[in-house]
Amino acid sequence: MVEESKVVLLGSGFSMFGMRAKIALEEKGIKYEYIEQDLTNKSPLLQEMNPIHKKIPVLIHNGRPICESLIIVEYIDMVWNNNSSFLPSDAYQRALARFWANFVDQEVYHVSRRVWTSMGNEQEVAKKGFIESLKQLEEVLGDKAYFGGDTFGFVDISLIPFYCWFYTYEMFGKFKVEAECPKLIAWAKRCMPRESVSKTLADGKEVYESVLDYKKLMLD
Ligand SMILES: N[C@@H](CCC(=O)N[C@@H](CS)C(=O)NCC(=O)O)C(=O)O
Repeated sequence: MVEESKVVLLGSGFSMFGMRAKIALEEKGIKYEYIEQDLTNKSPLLQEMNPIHKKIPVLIHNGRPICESLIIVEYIDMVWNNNSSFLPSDAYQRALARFWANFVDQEVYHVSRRVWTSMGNEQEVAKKGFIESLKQLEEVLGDKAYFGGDTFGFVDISLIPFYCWFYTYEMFGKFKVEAECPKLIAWAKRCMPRESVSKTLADGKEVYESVLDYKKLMLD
């Protein structure tokens, strides 16, 4: 019985990738054990469960590891398929959902990271790229409630953890996402009341404080 199986999640701090796995587990109502990982001193468990990348998140289901956040979300969707699915049943819509979730990883993540890790011209370029990638997503969202339509799904899960990082990007980049992408912020505010999301997302100011601490540590 799937319900009785053992589920463990290895995560760390304010990782948006770890948050995806948590939201998916919460959406499906799965009981799981969360084990916080220190990424500056990787545990033997993390090294054993993700020997290739040694990164979080790792979902351990009945002793078997599943790595990479989007793969974890899909795995959860396939194994606990008793209620509504994160991915659409139509093959083309499914392919599109995977494409945009991948876009979040390939475009949004890399460029958003550079907003707080770079300075000067590089930061300006990153800021423009970040806003551009959000505008593209806003266009995909259109007038729908969620990326897949009326129900919260795969692309929503892939993107919503970034929302608690927006304050950090705004503080470093000196801009307001809402002024650039009001529809995307309205979407995020629609996602927030979901228990899976509100329980998982960190406070934006706490994320910012931790980034400041991290940068200070890097300079010392
Ligand atoms: N593509 C991976 C990215 C995971 C990732 O970058 N995890 C970071 C934390 S946010 C990590 O474990 N970093 C440790 C390291 O790079 O050594 C996913 O989607 O799961």
